[in-house]
Amino acid sequence: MLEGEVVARGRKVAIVAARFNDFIVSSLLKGATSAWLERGGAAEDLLIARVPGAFELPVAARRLAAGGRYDAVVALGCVIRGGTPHFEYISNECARGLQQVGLDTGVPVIFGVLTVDTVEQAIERAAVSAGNKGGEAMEAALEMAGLMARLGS
Ligand code: INI
Repeated sequence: MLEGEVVARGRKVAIVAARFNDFIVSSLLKGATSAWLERGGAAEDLLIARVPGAFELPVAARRLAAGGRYDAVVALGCVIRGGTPHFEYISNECARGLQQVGLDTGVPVIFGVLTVDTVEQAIERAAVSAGNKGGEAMEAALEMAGLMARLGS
């Protein structure tokens, strides 16, 4: 069986994080960077880029993935349902765009974007303790980077 090891040493990863709902996204970012360091990653091998909102994540992820410098890209954001169809447009396009970037470039792109009905649900998923979705996204990125290395081209 082939599996990727969740190890950051020797890897380069880029995080692209939305600024919208920063009170949540900053916690996801903390979870992701902590997971990176806990898994043995070097601070200089982790790039963090910020974009205005979740809608802009795919285009920045594409630039980072296509450059060939990173083993994986982690996209972080938080879309909270309001009373308008805006939520569907942003969350659907964000998810579709990020998946497309991964398929087009062959670089794993991880969907660390919360799409929730309420602020409470967002807070639960961005908690600093266990269950922080930013940390989980980074672990998925490292596992996929390891798997892709083992699968070869
Ligand atoms: N962006 C988010 O990341 N989350 C949201 O909940 C959100 N809402 O609700 O509007 C949001 N909007 C901004 C959007 O992502 C773009 O930045 C903006 O439309 C400019 O293209």
